[in-house]
Amino acid sequence: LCALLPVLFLPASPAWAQVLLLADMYGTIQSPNFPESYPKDNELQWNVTVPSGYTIRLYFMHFDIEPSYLCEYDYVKVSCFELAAFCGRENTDTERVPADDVILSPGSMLSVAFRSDFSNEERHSGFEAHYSALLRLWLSQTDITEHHSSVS
Ligand SMILES: [Ca+2]
Repeated sequence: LCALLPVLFLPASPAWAQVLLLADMYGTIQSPNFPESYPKDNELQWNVTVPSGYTIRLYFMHFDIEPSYLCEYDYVKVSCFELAAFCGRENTDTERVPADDVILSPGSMLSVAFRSDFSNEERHSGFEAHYSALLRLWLSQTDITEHHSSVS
């Protein structure tokens, strides 16, 4: 899915949202306070940029975001999933979690956005994701197709 979509950063975040720029070849992205419960009323966005010719491989080691219908309250969004937000602890009919999906950026940029609304009814530990830059030449079409089917 990701590989077919154009490179997009997420729509402009609200002015109060904190945007973190990551330019290392690999790194970790965590919800605030991880692994303690994340705060309410929080908006954070990570914009990852790697050198051109590289693609970004992102996967989640841990995921626990308060579930809500269609993830409208708390969510994690990855820029290449234009329509999908992740939330909850497991996939349901209306919500999805990244689980073991490996997300590959279509280009050399990728955004991850986290939002929590004004309340958390239970403690949720948030998420931890790792990313690394992969030289695009190393990816065979098979890799892309496999990753592809794993995320669609
Ligand atoms: Ca919440």
